[in-house]
Amino acid sequence: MGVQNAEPIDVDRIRADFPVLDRQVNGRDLVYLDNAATSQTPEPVVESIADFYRRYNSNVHRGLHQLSQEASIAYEDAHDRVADFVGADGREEIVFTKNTTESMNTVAYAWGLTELGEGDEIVLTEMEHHAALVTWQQIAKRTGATCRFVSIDDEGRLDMDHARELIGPDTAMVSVLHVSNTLGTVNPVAELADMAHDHDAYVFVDGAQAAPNRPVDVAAIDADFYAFSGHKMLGPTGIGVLYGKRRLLEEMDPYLYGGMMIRKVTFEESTWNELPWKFEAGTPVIAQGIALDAAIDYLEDVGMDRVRRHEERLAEYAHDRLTEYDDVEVYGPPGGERVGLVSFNVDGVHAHDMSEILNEFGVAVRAGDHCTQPLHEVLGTPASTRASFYLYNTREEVDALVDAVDEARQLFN
Ligand code: C6P
Repeated sequence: MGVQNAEPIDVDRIRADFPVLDRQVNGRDLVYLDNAATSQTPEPVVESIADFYRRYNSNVHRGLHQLSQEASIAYEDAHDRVADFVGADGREEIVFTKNTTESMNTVAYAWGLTELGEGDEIVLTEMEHHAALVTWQQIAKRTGATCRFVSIDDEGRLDMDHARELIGPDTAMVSVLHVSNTLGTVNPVAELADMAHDHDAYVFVDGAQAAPNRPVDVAAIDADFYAFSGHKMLGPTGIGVLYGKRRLLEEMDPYLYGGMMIRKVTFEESTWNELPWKFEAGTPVIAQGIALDAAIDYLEDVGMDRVRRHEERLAEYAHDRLTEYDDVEVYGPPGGERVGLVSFNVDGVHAHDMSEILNEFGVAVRAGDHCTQPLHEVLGTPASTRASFYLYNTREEVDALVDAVDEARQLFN
């Protein structure tokens, strides 16, 4: 866990580590508010990647030569670091993948295909990202299981009465996101895990939008599985994490087969390597894993509680400023309850047009369905514009966003 410090973040100092933030776009200072899609990368993380390739680029677990030993130690240490970061019980519970989506698919294939059958239910929520929704939908089709969806209320919170109704003796898996990438809602994942465990069901928590901005403790949540991506938390692309309880990972068969994940192979049979390598077939994500370690260093130096507070303040401010306009609809819970993002629409302005205009002002946001098409159907709109904040963003950048939104309003109306 990071240093828990209530002091505000020194944003100026932090911004100095992100040269990309000094860029100009369309003659304006870049205002990067697309952090929920991918965060920017600080110099120490870029340096750790460069250092790997400059000094000890090598494959892991294989060679006995010096470079391979150095790479192996750094790669294994990175697993320990991630385990510590999320409160796991050692590196055996931390599998490195490509991203959250691959972590999700690993559980769906390795656990779901063998454990699910006719009559089993997978309980998801209406705000689920396609990474979970589409994956469980396909596994359900192949196994005869059924997907059920916990509904949301008008302010984008989970209807917990509905959750209590749905989670029952037929539930085999509850798959829920920790923080919604569209609404900014923080879900009561520990309570949902309790409900699931009361019925001997398992819990998969999609932490893609939570691990980057708050202290996460998988043991406190009692999650059976927890997944997130490095590229949303100052790390590089191509690195994801799957946490799984050791007992479950031990019981599960691998999802990908090949080199590295085996212990003994004959022409007839193979046995599997120890955890977590059993789930990391082929040459793994070495440079990316080591760089994730550097990203966690950076985040822990700042302190995860401070990152969370900083994001919450910016989101609340953005929410308050945008809702001053009668023709702006902001989706999700009120300011103080949401994590660092706002998805919104302006009457008469399509989200794609909005994002193009914002880009003219140097403001980078995401427009579309944010990989939550069914949720957008519930919200009654095919698309929204989303501004998402991180530790290097400022109130002045929220002002720049709101000013640009106002220009767009005036242009269209
Ligand atoms: N959401 C967004 O702009 P990957 O792409 O595998 O790293 O992460 C998938 C994913 C899973 N769950 C949640 C809650 C997410 O937000 C994401 C990624 C990005 O919102 C890209 S669609």
